[in-house]
Amino acid sequence: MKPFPKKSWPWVIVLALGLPVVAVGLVIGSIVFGFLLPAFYAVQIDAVRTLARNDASQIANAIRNFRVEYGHYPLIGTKEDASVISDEQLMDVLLAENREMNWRAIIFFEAKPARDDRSGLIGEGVNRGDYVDPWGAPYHIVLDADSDNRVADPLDGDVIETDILAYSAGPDGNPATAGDNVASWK
Ligand SMILES: [Ca+2]
Ligand SMILES: [Ca+2]
Repeated sequence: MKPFPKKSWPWVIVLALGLPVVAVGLVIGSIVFGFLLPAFYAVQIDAVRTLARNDASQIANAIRNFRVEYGHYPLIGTKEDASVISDEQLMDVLLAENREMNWRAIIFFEAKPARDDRSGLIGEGVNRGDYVDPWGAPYHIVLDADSDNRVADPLDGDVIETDILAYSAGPDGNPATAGDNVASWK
């Protein structure tokens, strides 16, 4: 066997000392990463839920302002509390695309465009015109059409003293599963 050339010895020493250091570093790194990753995801999920809550509040405000301007809620022909969703029909009114209902052509809502059909106004396809939450579904809105300033919380039936409730169905896209819903009033 050929002995190591003399010049290679420092590298052997560097490797012999270095490899364990790298191995220990990797172990520590993965432990720290393991702790940080869930925290990182939790912060991200919080940010997404905050976004949904803000959007729901802004839709509620837009509808509120419409009512102040025109004296009634958009699309609702009933005098009983009713629900709508932030689909193309509603958004066209709030964005002054529907000039029959919004004949003063007031833009009540600043609609950011959706990205990958999430968090915003969908620009094309079958859901074009819908304003969707971070999980791609329209927001749900309950309107106090009987004007007693009371609406039933769709999540638990409790009466809430307000005029409009808006909420996202959450990551599961199902409004009936309250656990993950994001409510503008909570
Ligand atoms: Ca009511
Ligand atoms: Ca849900």
